[in-house]
Amino acid sequence: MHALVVIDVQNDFCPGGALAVTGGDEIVAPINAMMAEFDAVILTQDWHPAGHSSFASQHPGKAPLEMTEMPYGPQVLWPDHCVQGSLGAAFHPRLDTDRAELIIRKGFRPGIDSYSAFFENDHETPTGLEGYLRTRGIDRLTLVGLATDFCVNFSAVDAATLGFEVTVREAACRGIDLGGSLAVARAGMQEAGVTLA
Ligand code: VGL
Ligand code: ZN
Repeated sequence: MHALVVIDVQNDFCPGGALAVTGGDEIVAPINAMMAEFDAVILTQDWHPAGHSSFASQHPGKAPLEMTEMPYGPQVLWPDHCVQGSLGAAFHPRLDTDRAELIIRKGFRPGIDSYSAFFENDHETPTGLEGYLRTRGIDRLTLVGLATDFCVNFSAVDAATLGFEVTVREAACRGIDLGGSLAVARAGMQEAGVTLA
């Protein structure tokens, strides 16, 4: 069983959004077109409470894209984005969400960020996605979405480490590329056994 996992194709990551990824909206039509090829379609949704600890606005003296130290390790500070229930947190209006059999939300705990669809940024708090996939007999994953070097990357590496056969379709992803993070992410995904297609 082969699932398409669509990572964070939300307004705030598209042009005009709070944490816009260049060309983020260009992948919507290709992703819609891919959906029919898969046994299951799963969407993830970045879903932060207002005042989330990953927001620079919560760290006096810090600006977006600066680093901070959290109890679980280093953390990039982001502009306020994907606040629960906001328009920015909604899926891109042209994304075919009707095809999704599961929508998994992440980043909802105030004190911890969650890039990966599998584990929060402490690398141990599970989202529950692994259990869902295993109980449905899904063993192959193709990942697409935003952003290549953050949520797609962390999801792909965790999935491969958990033993899933993982492909990232780069043409249906867009990256943030913060200080060379895209090259680091590509190397890390390949190292983990992810196929970049
Ligand atoms: C993401 C930064 C903060 C992502 C989510 O979806 O890649 N990046 N929250
Ligand atoms: Zn986020």
